[in-house]
Amino acid sequence: MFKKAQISAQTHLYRSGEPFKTGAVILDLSKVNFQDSPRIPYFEIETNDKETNLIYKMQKDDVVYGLGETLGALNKRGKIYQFYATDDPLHTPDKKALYGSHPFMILDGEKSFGLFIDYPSEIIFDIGFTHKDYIKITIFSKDLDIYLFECDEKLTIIKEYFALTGKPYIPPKWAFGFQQSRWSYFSEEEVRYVANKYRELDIPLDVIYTDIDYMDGYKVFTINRETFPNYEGMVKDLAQKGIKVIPIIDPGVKIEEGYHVYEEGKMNGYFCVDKNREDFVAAVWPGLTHFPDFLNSDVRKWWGRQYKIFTDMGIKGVWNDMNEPSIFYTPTRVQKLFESLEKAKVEENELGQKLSLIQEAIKNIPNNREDYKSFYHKLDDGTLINHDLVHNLYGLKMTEAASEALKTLLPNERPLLLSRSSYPGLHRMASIWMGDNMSWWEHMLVNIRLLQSLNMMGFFYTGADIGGFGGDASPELVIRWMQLGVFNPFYRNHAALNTRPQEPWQFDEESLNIMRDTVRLRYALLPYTYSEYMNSVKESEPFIKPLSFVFDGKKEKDIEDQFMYGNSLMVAPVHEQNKKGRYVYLPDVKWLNWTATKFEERNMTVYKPGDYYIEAELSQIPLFIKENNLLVLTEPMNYVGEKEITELWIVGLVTSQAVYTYYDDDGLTYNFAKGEFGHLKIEILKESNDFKVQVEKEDPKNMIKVNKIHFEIYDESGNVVKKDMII
Ligand code: MIG
Repeated sequence: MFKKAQISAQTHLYRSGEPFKTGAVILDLSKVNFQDSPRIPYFEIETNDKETNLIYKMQKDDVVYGLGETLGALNKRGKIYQFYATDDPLHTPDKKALYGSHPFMILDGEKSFGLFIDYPSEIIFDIGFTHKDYIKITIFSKDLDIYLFECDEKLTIIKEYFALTGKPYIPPKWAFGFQQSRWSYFSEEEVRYVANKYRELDIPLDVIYTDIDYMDGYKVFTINRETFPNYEGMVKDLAQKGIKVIPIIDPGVKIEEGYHVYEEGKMNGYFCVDKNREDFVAAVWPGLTHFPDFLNSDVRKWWGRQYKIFTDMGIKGVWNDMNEPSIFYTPTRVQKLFESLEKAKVEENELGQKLSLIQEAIKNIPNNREDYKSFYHKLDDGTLINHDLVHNLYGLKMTEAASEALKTLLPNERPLLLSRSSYPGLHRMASIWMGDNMSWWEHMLVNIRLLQSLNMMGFFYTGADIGGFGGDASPELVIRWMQLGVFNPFYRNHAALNTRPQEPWQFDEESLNIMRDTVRLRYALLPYTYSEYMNSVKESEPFIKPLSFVFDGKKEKDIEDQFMYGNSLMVAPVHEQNKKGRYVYLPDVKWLNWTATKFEERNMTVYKPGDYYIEAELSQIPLFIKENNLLVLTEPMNYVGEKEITELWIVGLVTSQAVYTYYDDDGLTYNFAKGEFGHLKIEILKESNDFKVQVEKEDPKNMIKVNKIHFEIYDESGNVVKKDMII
């Protein structure tokens, strides 16, 4: 039943039936040679008409990584995960599914391998839940592609996965600045107020979002002219201050005569259809809507052109939401519910029981599987396919429409493109944020784990809603989360409707001051962050890594709330209430403890490997620089690009030799792919009470403006030698 083909030295494809072409894989598979293969290495296979099961017996110490956007521990053992994209705004630990579908896992044990199942509808991964020693993967189909990566090294497995599905998305450099959002800033005035407040208070800011209320009646690609009379003027004025405006876009098109998007879509047959080939109806924000059929390339082109209203205003990015697609209700389902209620004659003694039936029925109204089964896509070749069979691709295809269009609308510019729902392949063109978390301490830990598991899927540029989306946040929570946010490549404070405002100034003076220093620290790290990000994409290696991906020890496998941010810096965020510090494990080498408050305060202490309790006042973030690795800082600015980076501070603990390859480019275009980037190769050699520096510049296109470097190099006894160098 399986056919096998060799993809690379370490990767094989096992194909069953006739899989749907999802677009996840970038290689041309039309020429590969298939041979019959009754089995798949490692797994026992069980099939029947409806499903394929893969079973694997784990060893006691095997660790399972991957699965991207899922809850629970970083080591995925002990839980069931379901891939069927869903809009669930309550991320409690029992939840099996979230917005994205990422069926790629790594088994790390005596036998290590990676597995990617390219199948766009429901898959269940039971990783040692039903039986603690067994993995059972259920794919509800016989038409699927399985890629097996047979490599010993986790990082090699990931490299192979990127070779197959493509390299991660590279945002513009300003997207590494700080970003503010709220559902909603209700008017132009409010958006301008928030932007000005940032500048007045000297808190750096690069981006501000407009959530759904900028639209006229939630009609996509329209603007409410009562509340945003001069949206384009606002975009221009804020651009003068170095602040970009990014609008949200939802897929559902309001059914309203005369509304151009509706009329065009209807006329051309661009919407998904029901079984009678009528345009399918579902309710979302605007009320009743039709869903654009993003699986069709004409529809993608048409949809993509709509983004022009934004790019014409000077907008440089978009935020695609609700593309699971989320359904509040369908008229059919609600109708059925009311019919059954009308028929129900209830005896007095059954009232309670009936009430709970109704409550249950209401709970099942949104995002109902039966609704997903009741509409169809028209593929390019004219065939109809039931949505349920390709459900997990909707967000990917919507984002592909945006990404392709932006290539033309913003020629040679890197857009900031976000999507809520995703499937492998989306990581090449855009990224995702972590959806509707809550202002709970527990969700900081979720944020920390997702950073690591999403990086394994190529979603390097990701982050959670800082401060938490739903619920009210305390000042302490927002401060601690803003600190963790410094190490979320996508660093955005966002909160839901009717929740306590959580911009940095919404609390007391002390909280404000701490948050200012925190955001400034992010900007001080900019040269390091950007350089490490670009180097990781080049190397096909996660930008954020678990300790166990860098160090071999046993303990490292158990530590999930410390992570490597780039190759030099380990972050150990404080993520619990009222804590004035935390336990930190320092693996293998010596570390320079920079429990940072401010960029300006760089008194560091040398630590040997081991377990420590690290004190961290409310204003402090436990940060550690790895021995013989370097951190590159610059003076914070108000927004990325406000000033050229002319001075760098290079900090590290050097006991023998440290080499850092500093990278920079224009930060805006794709010219780096044509060689328009520069490197500074910085080498530090330890000498008895001193150190020797060598800096080599390779920068044919003059991308690097640095002319002065301040070195602050520590030795193992904690003495620091400072030197400046003009280059
Ligand atoms: O049903 O646009 O995840 O970030 O603020 C909620 C309003 C719809 C969900 C997104 C969230 C956004 C909100 N949206």
